[in-house]
Amino acid sequence: MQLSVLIPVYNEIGTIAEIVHRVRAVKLAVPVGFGPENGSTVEFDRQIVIVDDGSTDGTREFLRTLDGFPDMTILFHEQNQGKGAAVRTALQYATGDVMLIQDADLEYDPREYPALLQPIVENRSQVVYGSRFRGGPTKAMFFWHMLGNRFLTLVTNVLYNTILSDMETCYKVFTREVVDQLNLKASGWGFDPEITAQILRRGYRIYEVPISYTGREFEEGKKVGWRDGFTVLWTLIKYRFVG
Ligand SMILES: Nc1nc2c(ncn2[C@@H]2O[C@H](COP(=O)(O)OP(=O)(O)OP(=O)(O)O)[C@@H](O)[C@H]2O)c(=O)[nH]1
Ligand SMILES: [Mg+2]
Repeated sequence: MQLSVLIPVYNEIGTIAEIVHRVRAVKLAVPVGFGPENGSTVEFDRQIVIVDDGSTDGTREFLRTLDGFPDMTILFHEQNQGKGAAVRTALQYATGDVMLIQDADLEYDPREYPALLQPIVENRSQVVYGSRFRGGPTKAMFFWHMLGNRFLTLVTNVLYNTILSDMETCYKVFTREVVDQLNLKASGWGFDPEITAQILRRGYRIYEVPISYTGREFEEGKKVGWRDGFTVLWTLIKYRFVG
């Protein structure tokens, strides 16, 4: 099996080298403790697809030095278009049986990949989200961000009749079969609600796995703000009632 790790990146010169290193270092051997294959291990090859979203801080120049590694596909947007657009470009080049989204900051830990892949290899689900709110070790961050996250997840649960704890998580993992059914259009912060809404509307149940989370400070480059919440809210409502 192959895992495609999709990394959208915009102005992350402080972390891009380290995240690439961490993504390549993790061993992709997933123990199967379930079903007829119980006791075996599924090994994944990895493809890393990095999409630079028009960075201006030296990230692009760094990425060019990685060209030529056989496990890497590196793409460049001429202009900044937003995380959703970067992930959509990455999906076009992803060859894996399973896809996983990885932000280019260091908030999420690639050592979590085997746990995220396990429900898929055990055939318990086709879609797995890593949740920051299910008891994993997490750095205590901002109250208002937590409240915003909880609110947007609550709206998702009410509109789509589910019980997610973290709709906005970066760690979203899905099989090719699921991706092939989606019709993603969002460019910016509409990405997470759009993909979640489409997955739920197509009748898939999302499996949540607790993950660790080490949030970064605004001085370290944290960019998301309260205004982005409105885009998310609108996207959730739109997909519930149209399309
Ligand atoms: N902010 C932002 N990120 C982008 C864009 N295009 C790609 N990305 C990448 O998308 C990922 C998520 O962006 P982040 O800014 O970390 O978003 P977040 O984790 O929700 O919020 P903060 O870490 O709090 O800023 C990162 O890897 C970014 O480098 C863009 O136009 N804006
Ligand atoms: Mg981040």
